[in-house]
Amino acid sequence: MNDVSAPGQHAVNFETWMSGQNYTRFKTLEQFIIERQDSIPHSTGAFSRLIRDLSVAGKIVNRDMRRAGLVDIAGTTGEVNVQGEVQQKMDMLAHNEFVRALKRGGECCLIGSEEHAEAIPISTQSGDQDGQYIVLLDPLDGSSNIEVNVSVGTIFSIYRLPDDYGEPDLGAALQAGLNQIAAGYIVYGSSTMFVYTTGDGVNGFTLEPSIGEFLLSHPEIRTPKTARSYSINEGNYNSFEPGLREYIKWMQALEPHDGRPYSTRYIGSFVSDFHRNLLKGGIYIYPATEKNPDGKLRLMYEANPLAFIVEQAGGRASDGHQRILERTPEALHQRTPLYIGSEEMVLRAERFLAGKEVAG
Ligand code: P6P
Repeated sequence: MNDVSAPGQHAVNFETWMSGQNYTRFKTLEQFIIERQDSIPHSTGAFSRLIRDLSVAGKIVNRDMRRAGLVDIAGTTGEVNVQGEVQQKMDMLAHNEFVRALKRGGECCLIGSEEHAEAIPISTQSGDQDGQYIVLLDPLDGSSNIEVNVSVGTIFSIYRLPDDYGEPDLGAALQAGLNQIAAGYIVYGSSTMFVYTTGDGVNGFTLEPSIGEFLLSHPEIRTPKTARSYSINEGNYNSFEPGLREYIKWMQALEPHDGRPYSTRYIGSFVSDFHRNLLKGGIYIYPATEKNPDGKLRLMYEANPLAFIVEQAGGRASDGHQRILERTPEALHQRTPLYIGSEEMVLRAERFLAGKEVAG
């Protein structure tokens, strides 16, 4: 019998301690989905099953991830993906896991993935495509961090197949972010969390490994309107446009009366930086640079889904000038400059970029 005790506390046996945790006070993701489904008129349960399918794949990726140092899944495949980036073994493992789960679930008719050049039509075993949902995803963003044990994440965006569309193809997927019916991410960090929105607020679920369930740990997440930290790779400073350099100078000014200089917090893993800023406030910026003149983040399966989430939590996301969710997509893997996080911080960045504010 394992005994657990805090220093100076009387040791209690593990079961007694666990029963005292009374996990039943937490709602599982499945219970939460079913409750929400009941509030949607004429819902068939298909969307609920789709979210469940994504969460199951996330649990499997989480399990594999935690062994990356032990099983030959860390490091690269030796291939280069459609982005021209070195492909990590875990990238393909995660991609295959999510594709398998969505195929098996039968609710998805088309997948767009960072790890696959073309959109992937999904037909059920019977050969027909009766799934009504399109899923765009970055199976494992920041995966090069895995071998150094830095947290990474999965990002997903869900659209409905337009009515009377016919054979699902890329055209069906290239919808503006405003059309998303759901978006979310899984962050594989010190704990594993499933965070998503369907346009009715943002809710976060923490994986309890001992029971294999995502439990509602962060209901109705709201992001602070401002904060004193910013996330950007300042190594690219010399290729930033002048307004952005001015904004950074403003944040670095010695002005203790309003909390400046701000702190930089940059993990190099978008989902992790985004998640911290969502909970604590802050701004993440990946602008146009010499190496990435259109920005580095992808519009369809990174910027759009997290823009949906941040707006639902009271934040803002733009390309520095235009609201991300209003951008008209042209290609599955197109990139965009991205300013995302606390509303007042993104608005100020936009004013600096437009020359309407200067560092003084
Ligand atoms: P850089 C990971 O490759 C990623 O797409 C994001 O997760 C991360 O924020 C960014 O790139 C890091 O890019 O150029 O600063 O190394």
